[in-house]
Amino acid sequence: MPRGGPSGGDGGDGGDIIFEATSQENTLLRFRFDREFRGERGRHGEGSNKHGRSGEDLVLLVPAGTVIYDEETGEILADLAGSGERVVAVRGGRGGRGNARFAKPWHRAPKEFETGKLGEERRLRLELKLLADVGLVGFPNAGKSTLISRISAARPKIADYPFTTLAPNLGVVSADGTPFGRTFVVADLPGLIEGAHKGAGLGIQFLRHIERTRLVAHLVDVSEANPRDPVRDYEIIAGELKAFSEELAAKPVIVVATKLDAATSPEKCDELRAFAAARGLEIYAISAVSGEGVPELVRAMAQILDRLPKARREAEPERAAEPTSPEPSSTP
Ligand SMILES: Nc1nc2c(ncn2[C@@H]2O[C@H](COP(=O)(O)OP(=O)(O)OP(=O)(O)O)[C@@H](O)[C@H]2O)c(=O)[nH]1
Ligand SMILES: [Mg+2]
Repeated sequence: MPRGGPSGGDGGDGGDIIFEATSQENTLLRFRFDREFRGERGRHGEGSNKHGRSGEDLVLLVPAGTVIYDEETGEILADLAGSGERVVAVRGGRGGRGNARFAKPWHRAPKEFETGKLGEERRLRLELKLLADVGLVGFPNAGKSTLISRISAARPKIADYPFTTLAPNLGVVSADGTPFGRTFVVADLPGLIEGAHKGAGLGIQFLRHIERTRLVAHLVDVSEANPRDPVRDYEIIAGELKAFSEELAAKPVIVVATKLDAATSPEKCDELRAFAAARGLEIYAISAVSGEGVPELVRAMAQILDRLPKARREAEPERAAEPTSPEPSSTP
């Protein structure tokens, strides 16, 4: 504005895109349909020193347990484990500076201005880690799917060939057998075999789902139908878990001897019991077909879960408060 002095206001900032974990959401389904999101754009600055309004941030709600990856680099941007955790995933642009900023006593009618910065654009991948309390692991055919179908309303495919289960199934289990009491969630996982951590069989891609379970139930077939040695079975799978991650290997575990009804001699089961006792592991023997031992197993799972810390779904406030270590000063 000649004579009146410079009065071009700054442009507004563009809105950021923020992901926030919430217990209100259970799936990532909405992101299957809606795939492109934009933060609100900032408004232009105007004359009379009017600054443009900044765009609103866009907050996308995701279930607790969502991991956000940068699709291009594969890098983990955020691991939103607990409700309330948030991350600014994509930054909005920065508003430019109007000419009013460039006024100096000796330069009263500046025509200069500074253009804003473009906002970021990113391709992200969202992955939801299952938040089951108990993960069922074991060789193919150990009876994992049969057990979950016995103790919950889950109805996975069951068959006498290996790798019947191709993706994890979740089932809600009632701790005391009534629909009124406490419940917990069990995950039935695809079978594992020796070398799984190097990609054999279905590999161990599914094990990342049980990294957050609180308890691992390791099923071992002690019937004559299993040509292998139960103790070896246990050690092989335990070795695969360890090769996948130390964290997984360190999880509380109970041993479940399965198919008791089809075990004509008690030897295999007894060997497994002795092995578990020597290692200080709790062991339960069941038949998912006849139901023998199943209520005891469910009760034991519930009791162990009671003693263990709660799932990370219920946020960990101390994580947010974690102090960042001070940067060592580099200036002398
Ligand atoms: N007799 C007997 N057979 C069982 C029992 N539990 C499971 N089976 C049988 O064992 C076979 C395998 O059972 P699944 O439950 O599909 O085994 P899984 O561990 O889920 O197998 P994958 O999904 O391949 O890893 C099926 O033919 C079942 O009927 C049991 O308690 N007793
Ligand atoms: Mg199965």
